[in-house]
Amino acid sequence: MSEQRKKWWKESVIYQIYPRSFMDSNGDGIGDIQGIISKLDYLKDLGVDIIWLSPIYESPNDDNGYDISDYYAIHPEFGTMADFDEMLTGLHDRGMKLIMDLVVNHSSDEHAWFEKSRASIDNTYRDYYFWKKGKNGGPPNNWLSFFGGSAWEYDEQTEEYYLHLFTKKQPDLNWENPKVREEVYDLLRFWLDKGIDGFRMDVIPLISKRLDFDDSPYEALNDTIEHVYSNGPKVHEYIHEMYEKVLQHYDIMTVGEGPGINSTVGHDYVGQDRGELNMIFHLDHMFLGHGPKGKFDPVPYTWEDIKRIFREWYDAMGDTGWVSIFLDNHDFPRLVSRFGNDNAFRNESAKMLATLILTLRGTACIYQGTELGMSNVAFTDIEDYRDVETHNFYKEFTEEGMDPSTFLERVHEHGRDNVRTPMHWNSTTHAGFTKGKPWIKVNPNFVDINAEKVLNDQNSIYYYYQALLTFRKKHLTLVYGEWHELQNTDERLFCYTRQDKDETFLICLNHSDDQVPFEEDLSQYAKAIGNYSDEASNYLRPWEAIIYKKK
Ligand code: ISL
Ligand code: CA
Repeated sequence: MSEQRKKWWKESVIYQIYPRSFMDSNGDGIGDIQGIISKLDYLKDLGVDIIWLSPIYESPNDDNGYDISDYYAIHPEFGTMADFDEMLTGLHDRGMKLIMDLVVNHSSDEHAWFEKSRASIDNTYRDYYFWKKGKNGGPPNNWLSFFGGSAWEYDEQTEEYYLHLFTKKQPDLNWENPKVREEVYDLLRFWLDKGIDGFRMDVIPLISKRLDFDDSPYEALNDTIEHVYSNGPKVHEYIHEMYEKVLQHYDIMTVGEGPGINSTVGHDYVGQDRGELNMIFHLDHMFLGHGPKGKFDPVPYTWEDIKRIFREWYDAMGDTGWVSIFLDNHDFPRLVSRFGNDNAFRNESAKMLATLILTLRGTACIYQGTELGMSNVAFTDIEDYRDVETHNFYKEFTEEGMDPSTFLERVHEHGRDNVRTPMHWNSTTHAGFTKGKPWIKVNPNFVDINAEKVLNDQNSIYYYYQALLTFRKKHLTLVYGEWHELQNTDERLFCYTRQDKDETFLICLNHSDDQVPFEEDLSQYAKAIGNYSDEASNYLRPWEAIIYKKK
């Protein structure tokens, strides 16, 4: 095997900010750019390198900014372009970088392009989107939206349907049209020329459609996503063109978000000589447990599935591809609630999962509040939820006869608002997030779990992250080194080495509530970091994580 090429974006750690919920500076209950600016030192002290901002562009907020009506404007609720420039300078002054969310599979239906497109059949913007005649009195095919219902919306004005793989306020852009692609390249240049450091590209494998628009033959939404919506015939041509025309001219990083990208096709997006993307957020482990009708139709899975997915992806990337490693983001539950134990072992399991994220091969990505050990929320009234996905499926499932309280239990487990409640800064009203009324209720456990508290506790999850981030920077073997899994350990353990010509590390993780036997010969190793202060021999305690360094 050859060695991984050295790149700054491989050595960096990303921190995702969901601006609406991070920090409100002016008391309107909505997080904003000045709020972020007030926390730049907090982020610097934590030790992260790159901030990924979820969308802050002009938007009617049907999907909280993932429906953009003006790609060149900051939404006034977040601030002004001057605020943006101040934030960017503030980050750069502190040695941090900024990547923006690029949402160009679709726009808002309130974007000027779509308003013109829908106005008549023969206008120049018609082909910016997908318009089709209906079939047998219904939509053109059986495609379903990610957020429930048909992916087609009938428009009376011109008596045709338009395609929207997400909500009906998110019409899909037609990348077949070279004018659309040029519009996208222009807006990329606009932000890159401002000095930003890259993009996270929303649902990028969906941009090339299968133009026959045949019915999906699949029962399960995930299969349709993978084989019908994603990885379309021209996806690589388009991404490569974007790279040639724009991306390659800047020293930036790109990460593609990839529903439907599996480990078989993953390398095609990120292979180092392909001229496409630097890395992907694949969602294989995030979609675990999603049944035929998606996340609110859950099926069981085990840690063996999680480990298998990490194994497959490591092998698939080899030394010429790269992924990001993450266990939560703004679309999925809190990692400690989903993969750890947010009750009896919240502290231990949050630290164990931190160790996992920061020792696998890939660019680690941490979601806001994860460094505090924030956990899922369980509102008992559907009206307390804000997410369009939750509301659409609530309607769909209850109309099909499901008991509302059963649906709510599923939301408690899988809903996106689990991670969208405000950040907990301290134990004052609304967790110090706002002086007004927050746009979504605060998780009531903020009194116990908040930034002020973890900053005053040397044993906190926050300081554990800080220590790991510092350690990783010193030991690039944890970034570039080969990964080998230990065989024949107890199934409740995940143990592996990272090694290169300079150093060898052994990482042992217990992903259970049990004390688990572990009888490796450790005579050549010394413990470097762990989530229990003392050392036990021949077993790992519940959710114990240890990084050993070879002497
Ligand atoms: O959370 C999901 C639905 O259950 C995912 O399938 C998610 O919709 C998918 O990963 C795409 O997500 C991205 O695009 C969406 C937006 O709502 C998400 O917030 C974004 O991350 C549409 O832009
Ligand atoms: Ca505000």
